[in-house]
Amino acid sequence: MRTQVVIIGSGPSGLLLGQLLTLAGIDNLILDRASKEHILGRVRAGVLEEGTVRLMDEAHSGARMHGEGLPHEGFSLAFDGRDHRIDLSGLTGGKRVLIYGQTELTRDLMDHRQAAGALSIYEAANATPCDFDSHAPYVTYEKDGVTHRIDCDFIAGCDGFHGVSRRSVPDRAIRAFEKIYPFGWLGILADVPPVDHELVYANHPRGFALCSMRSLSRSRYYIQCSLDEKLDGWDDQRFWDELRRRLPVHHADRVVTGPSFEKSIAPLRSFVAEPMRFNRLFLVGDAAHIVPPTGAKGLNLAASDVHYLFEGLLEHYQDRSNASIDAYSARALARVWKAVRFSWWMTTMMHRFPDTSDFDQKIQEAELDYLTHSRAAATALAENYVGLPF
Ligand code: RFL
Ligand code: PHB
Repeated sequence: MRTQVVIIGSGPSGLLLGQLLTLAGIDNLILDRASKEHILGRVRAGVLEEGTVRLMDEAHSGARMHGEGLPHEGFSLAFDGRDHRIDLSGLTGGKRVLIYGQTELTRDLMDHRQAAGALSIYEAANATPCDFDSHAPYVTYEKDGVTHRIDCDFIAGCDGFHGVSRRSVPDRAIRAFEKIYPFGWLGILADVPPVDHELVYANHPRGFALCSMRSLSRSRYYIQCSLDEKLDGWDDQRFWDELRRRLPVHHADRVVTGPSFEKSIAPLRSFVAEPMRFNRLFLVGDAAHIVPPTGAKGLNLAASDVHYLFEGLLEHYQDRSNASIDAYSARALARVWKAVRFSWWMTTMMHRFPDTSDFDQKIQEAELDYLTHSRAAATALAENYVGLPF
């Protein structure tokens, strides 16, 4: 079999790239090792930047997102028992974010791909990018005990942090930068109304807490937990009690509890692989970089990578120019590192670190105080949160 672009991974980055390519008449095929149902069962991001929303529109997949997504013009930083609102729109000349779950965005892209008649192969085992340093790359995979080969012009590695694409690159050609944080996030989903109409990020002596949502009747809550914490130890009652302890009283009193239907623990990590292109193999999204979720940047970075790569592939096929493909890695990484910095900074400011000294604690308090009393500082936070321009 032959196609122009093989996309490994049917997460948001692979699906978004696939949809843009299909609409531009560039033949592509998506391979994923998981089943469609498994992918749609994952609960992840919830905050979309305007650039991500624009790309969904460009991919003709934004209708439901506009209908059901919740535009947010600010959020709250809670500490010392009080709320401090960050007026995102007021500080950025009217920009907003859209609350719309990654699961829904993924479902929309899958539906539009299917309607466009483009091919996705799920439960494809052992996908392997081959000969991507030559002019004739190909990908092999196994399905139902049979090995298949797809010849192509390019391979897009959209297969997440644990995928095969980054691992296929020889060690000497790639460099990794990593920071592991000494805690994780325990998150739940429950069909209860959110505590507030905007997100609340709370810094508390017992640890960080985040009140987010998926809709006006579905809440997503997270609390900072230690890395050796086990899900078994956290029944719903314990979670709700701990969440309430970490919020200012006026929020704690308004927490509506109910049975959770999803509960998971995610470790926090910053990771960047450089470069993001290896001749005819490109790394996109989580395959190339991971950020801690505090800044709500992971999915949005996957989208900006897709923007740069799509531009490059379009120029290659339409204008016979490789200028943008050649610039892909540098352009993507320039934006990635700024989001890595922002996510690290938000994480450092909002969490309690196990080894915090009195000095570190005072610095954190000064940072929060500065942020809530300086328009310049709040503007820097807001412009990063709504997303830097592509
Ligand atoms: P994905 O979504 O991981 O998709 C990769 C796909 O590749 C498949 N795959 C393979 N397929 C074939 N062969 C292999 N060898 C393969 N290995 C893997 C997988 O099955 C999968 O389908 O990567 P992608 O597309 O780059 O998307 C990245 C985002 O998923 C991620 O950055 C965000 O979810 C991060 N994130 C957030 N991002 C935001 O922008 N805003 C947020 O509010 C936000 N909140 C979050 C988050 C991530 C979280 N977790 C669980 C890490 C909150 C949490 C708790
Ligand atoms: C979420 O709703 O899952 C979410 C929101 C904001 C974040 C991280 C996760 O910073």
